[in-house]
Amino acid sequence: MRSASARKRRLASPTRGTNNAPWRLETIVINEILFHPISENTDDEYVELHNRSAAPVNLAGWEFVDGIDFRFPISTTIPAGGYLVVAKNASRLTNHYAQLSAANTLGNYQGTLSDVGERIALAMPDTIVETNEFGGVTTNLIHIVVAERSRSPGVWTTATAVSRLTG
Ligand SMILES: [Ca+2]
Repeated sequence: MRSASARKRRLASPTRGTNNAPWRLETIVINEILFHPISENTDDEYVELHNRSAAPVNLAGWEFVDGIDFRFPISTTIPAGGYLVVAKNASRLTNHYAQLSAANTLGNYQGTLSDVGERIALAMPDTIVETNEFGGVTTNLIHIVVAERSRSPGVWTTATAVSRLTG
């Protein structure tokens, strides 16, 4: 699942032949990461996404390309202004938190969230259509990073990971 496309990212505007524009401001952001639960149980870990826009966003074919492994089912939609939790253990979280249900909690992702620093990246599918030297057209599916959070030891402290859910 780790591929070169894990580093592709959209810019705010096309900049062919000139300096790159800033990263495009995407509507889906990684809102919260609980990578080191107070319980010390990795089954309590999760990543929360937030849809900042005024329209629902369908996440069909989206996937995490760094940090954890998870591909969103085709039916996945985050409502306007809504949140979606991707859990290490979804049934465990929905049992623990009254505000979580199958409607806003998915899982289980593969892997665990590092306690000592890593990059977590969410990517959406896109296609690149190219012509080859023989005049043929090729279409390749790629994934473009739309949201990411990185941290390294001492830079992103555990205090920033205090959970909205655990208060
Ligand atoms: Ca962890």
